[in-house]
Amino acid sequence: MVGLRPFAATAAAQAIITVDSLADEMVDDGNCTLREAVEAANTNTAVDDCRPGSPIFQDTITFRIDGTILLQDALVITQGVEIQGNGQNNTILDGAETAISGRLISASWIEGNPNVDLTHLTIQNAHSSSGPGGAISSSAVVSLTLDYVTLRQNSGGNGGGLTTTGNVTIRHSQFLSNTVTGSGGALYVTTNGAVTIEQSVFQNNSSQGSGGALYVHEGTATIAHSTFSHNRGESNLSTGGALNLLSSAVTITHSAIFNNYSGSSGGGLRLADSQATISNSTISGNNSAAPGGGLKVEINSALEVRNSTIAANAPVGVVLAESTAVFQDVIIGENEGQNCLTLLDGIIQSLGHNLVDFNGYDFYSCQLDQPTDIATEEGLFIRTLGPLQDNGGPTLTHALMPGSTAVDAGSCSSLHVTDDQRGITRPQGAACDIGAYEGSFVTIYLPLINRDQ
Ligand SMILES: [Ca+2]
Ligand SMILES: [Ca+2]
Ligand SMILES: [Ca+2]
Repeated sequence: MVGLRPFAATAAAQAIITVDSLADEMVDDGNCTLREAVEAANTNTAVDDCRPGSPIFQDTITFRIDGTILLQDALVITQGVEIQGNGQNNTILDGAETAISGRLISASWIEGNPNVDLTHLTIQNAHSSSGPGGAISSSAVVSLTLDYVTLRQNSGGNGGGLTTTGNVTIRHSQFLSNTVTGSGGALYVTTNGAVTIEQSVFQNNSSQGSGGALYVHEGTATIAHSTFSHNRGESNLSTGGALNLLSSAVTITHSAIFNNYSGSSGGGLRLADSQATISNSTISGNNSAAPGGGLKVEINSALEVRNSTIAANAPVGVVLAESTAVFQDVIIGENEGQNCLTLLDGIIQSLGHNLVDFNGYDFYSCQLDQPTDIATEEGLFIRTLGPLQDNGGPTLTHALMPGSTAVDAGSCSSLHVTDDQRGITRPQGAACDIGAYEGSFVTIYLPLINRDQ
């Protein structure tokens, strides 16, 4: 009997439940479907050919078979589990285009281990017919992680891909072409929910309400090394083509927010009664029907932007109303109409080392008044920014053109900056550059044999 104890202890410590069928059933027919595996993990009992989960530890569900599982109803997770697919092209959970009452995956009442991890899989075509949420919902007692997950073409009321009131970490994942009739085309975070987004892409999501990709209401978002592009708030009341924050806080670093659209204002971001800190990021080419093509900041919000580039948004780069903004080491340039617009006692404070890049529009609207601020003058205009493109690193950037006055005109001091949006070490050359991009203009010395010719 003594000899059995180590085996028993090991089994209790880690239950790996292996799915061997692409069917969606709970019938005692000698297989282990995903639905049966989730039931085995939830109840810690054997279900058909699925082995029992652990009552204490996070169970792991793996797949012996590749392909698409057409889910006819929601999978309800009630205990900590990792559903570990075989890759986003190999393990596909599909809502079968049928309207499900609830979400495809729901993690709401968790006993014991609170960790739910979804990894290396795709969730698509889930349509929630009732209430908020498209593909996934998670509650305040759940700590949900998505790693190497694709969420595409899901739809719902709010949060086409995911709705949460808990902690969610999203890494190496993509939210593509999710849609909602309400707000948060891809993701809806509310009621003290907190989302961390790293190295992920939000593209082509849309909402009829606000937040084409992400809507945060009374929550927090921390975003790094990620891309938000071509998201849309479709209606003429939609604010925040990519991100909409209401009574919330967001931190954005090393990220690109471009070519998003909103039918009202805030083509890239809209802040209402919220705080945003943005560094080493690019906000470019966003559009909205009303002024605030890049950012609309209103209702007692506070915006802080450092080492970033706000360019080519229309109409107007940044609109501030009843709110404050702090800029340091920022390029604000080539936005249509005006670079900045302050309304209703909106206040912009410069901490220096900013550059307003004149392009036939104004260069005074951003109220930059420090000796180290640069406003390129008409007639002396030298284009600072190259096109938005892949200049290395995980996200798109505007490279600095050779000879730009942004080169070596930055402070290097804000928030202890040590790299640029791409991850290139700062400073290159004599000092830090202004904006999200640190140029490395290498001086090339020709070989002696050529110099002599
Ligand atoms: Ca079965
Ligand atoms: Ca369990
Ligand atoms: Ca430099």
